[in-house]
Amino acid sequence: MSKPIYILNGPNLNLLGLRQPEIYGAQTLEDVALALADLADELGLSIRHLQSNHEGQLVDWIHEARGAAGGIVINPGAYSHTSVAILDALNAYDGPVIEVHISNIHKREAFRHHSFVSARADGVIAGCGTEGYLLALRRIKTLLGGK
Ligand code: CA2
Repeated sequence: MSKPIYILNGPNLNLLGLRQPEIYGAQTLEDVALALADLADELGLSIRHLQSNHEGQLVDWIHEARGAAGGIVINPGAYSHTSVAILDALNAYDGPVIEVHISNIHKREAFRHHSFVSARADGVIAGCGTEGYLLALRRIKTLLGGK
């Protein structure tokens, strides 16, 4: 069995579907996790779906991913725009990394236009709603090829 793909979600994403549907859509994080699990089955992948509101916990999971994960899909939430610690952790991880933003961060406030994580990501998906997670998983599958 191949290594699981880690799906990492940062702060406040546990509120998905519960507030601000005009920005983040109606799906809950649980809905996203179920859709990802279905797609993973179809692609012959497995996933480990995680969410934390704490920067250090996300860093710890990225460390755990070294040697344990076949790839990482990450929506770092607001930490995208602030966290050198998450960037440094991802730089110590060797597999494919796709960064996801549900909203189009480039259409929003200027402080959301820069993401530290993008300097490491192999691809960035923004503004595709929660479908972005599914697109990211498909891209990981492509990048892994036969691995
Ligand atoms: O568009 C994205 O996915 C973001 O990463 C989401 C972050 C935001 O800080 C980034 O700039 C862009 C915020 C996640 C907050 O999620 C909520 C979901 C529902 C209700 C309230 C917050």
